[in-house]
Amino acid sequence: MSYLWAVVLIAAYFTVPLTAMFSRRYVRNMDCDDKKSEHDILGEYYISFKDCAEKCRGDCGVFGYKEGLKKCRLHRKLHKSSATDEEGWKYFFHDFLPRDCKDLHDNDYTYTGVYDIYPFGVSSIPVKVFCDMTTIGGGWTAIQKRMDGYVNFDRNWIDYKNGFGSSEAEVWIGHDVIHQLTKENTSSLYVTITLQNGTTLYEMYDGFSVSDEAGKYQLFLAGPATGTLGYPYHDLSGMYFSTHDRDNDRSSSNCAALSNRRGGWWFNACHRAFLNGVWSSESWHWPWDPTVTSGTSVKGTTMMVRRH
Ligand SMILES: [Ca+2]
Repeated sequence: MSYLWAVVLIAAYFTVPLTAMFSRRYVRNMDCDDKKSEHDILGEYYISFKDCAEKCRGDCGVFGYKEGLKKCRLHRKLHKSSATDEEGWKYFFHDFLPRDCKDLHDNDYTYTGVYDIYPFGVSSIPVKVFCDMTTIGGGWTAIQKRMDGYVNFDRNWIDYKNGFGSSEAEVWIGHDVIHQLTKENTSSLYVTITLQNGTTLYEMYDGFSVSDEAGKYQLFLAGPATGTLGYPYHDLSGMYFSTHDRDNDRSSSNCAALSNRRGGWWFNACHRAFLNGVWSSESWHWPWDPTVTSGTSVKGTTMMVRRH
């Protein structure tokens, strides 16, 4: 891992480190690091970070803090576009609980990386997700991401339900979160497969949702679909999720347990698209028919969702 990436990952990890320490919640906007705003200032103080955060009440929607000088600035709101450069400042939004990456993007967060979101509401624990803030307008929440095969995707039902891996690297964020993010039936799905030669193919569907556990996490896909993967999605839409310990597919066997599948998926009988196969393996057949026929040519995959 290069030094730059280490810095990016460490910075991303600390996106929301402070939520548990205070009676109120704050989210740092890393786009504003080393900048300061001169607008809508409610007050300026030399106090501890904790006191600064506690002072940001009422009209105060944002505060800046310069650690070295213990300098605290309270603002009514942030005018990011008119901020000027000054090293050492960090800016925090108060009481902002994003449901998903779209909420973050709509509130001026343009850094692509890992954030905490609160899909289950205020009193719930946050979920760490990777947000793509650049692709087709940004605001995409990654529900699946693979890049090196480090994480094993041949998992049981409970693992797929709760999620596994890490949003900093390879991840399945879990069906209960995916259901929560898509249950209003107003989400798009963006799928990518990056090939070993560096080409990234994609397909975007205007309608995507996953049902709850009682509904066996049934997948719904709707068009129109656009992209370069070119998959006939009726093979996937309507399928229930299956794992090696839970057979919900249309085959007489259990697709998820067959030697040339070995991963959880919305299997039909069995599949024409399957992104959770054994990494770099000859036995990972048909990641995306007809465009990508073997898992050995796959260098990375993502599945991302965004509310309309
Ligand atoms: Ca079966």
